Amino acid sequence: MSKFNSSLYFITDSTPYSEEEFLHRVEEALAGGATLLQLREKERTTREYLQLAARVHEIALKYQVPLIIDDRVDVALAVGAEGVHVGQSDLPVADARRLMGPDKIVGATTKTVPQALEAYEQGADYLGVGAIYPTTTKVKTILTSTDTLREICEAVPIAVNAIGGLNKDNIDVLEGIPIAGICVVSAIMKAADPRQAAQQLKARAMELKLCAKQ
Ligand code: TZP
Ligand code: MG
Repeated sequence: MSKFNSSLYFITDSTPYSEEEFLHRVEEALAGGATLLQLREKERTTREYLQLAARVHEIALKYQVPLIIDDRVDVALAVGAEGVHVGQSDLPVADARRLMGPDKIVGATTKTVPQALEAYEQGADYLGVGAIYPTTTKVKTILTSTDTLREICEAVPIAVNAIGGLNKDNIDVLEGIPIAGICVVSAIMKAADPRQAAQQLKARAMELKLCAKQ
């Protein structure tokens, strides 16, 4: 039994919203069925990140959805979040794992099979792989082919999530690839109705069985 379910992994971007609007959208996403939540803040001070994380964590606890903090092990530990996500320029997975302890969730961004194997060997619980499609979310990334995504899924025994430009109308490209789920920012964050967007994404992902590796 895995310690989390990444079938619909919602990653936040608070930049265009007031704090109240942002928190409302996060709550709506969870009410709509997001199974895992990542707070991803690039512009805030440490103190601001921590304060926002505490408010988001309250919501996540209410819906019993694990909260993952992007980039920052210190913020994750300080707020008592369920996990942390590190990229190739952040703390190495081995350090994140040592600092977080064996029971917390540690995720990593990987774009190649060697990176995936390294992250797995260092103790990652899941991998984010992409961008599958071009994205409008602020991120330094390159496109990853679905062939590479499949190779990564076959190379490691842990959960692999696809990310990047995914929405309910284009995730069919992932059908048959043994991913654990999808990660989305804009498809929920920028939706007119985030709850409905989450519901529709989840329904489509389930229809396509995009959670083979749960
Ligand atoms: N890593 C690769 S693509 C991406 C990240 C964080 C952003 C995905 O955002 P969106 O809006 O779902 O394309
Ligand atoms: Mg990062």
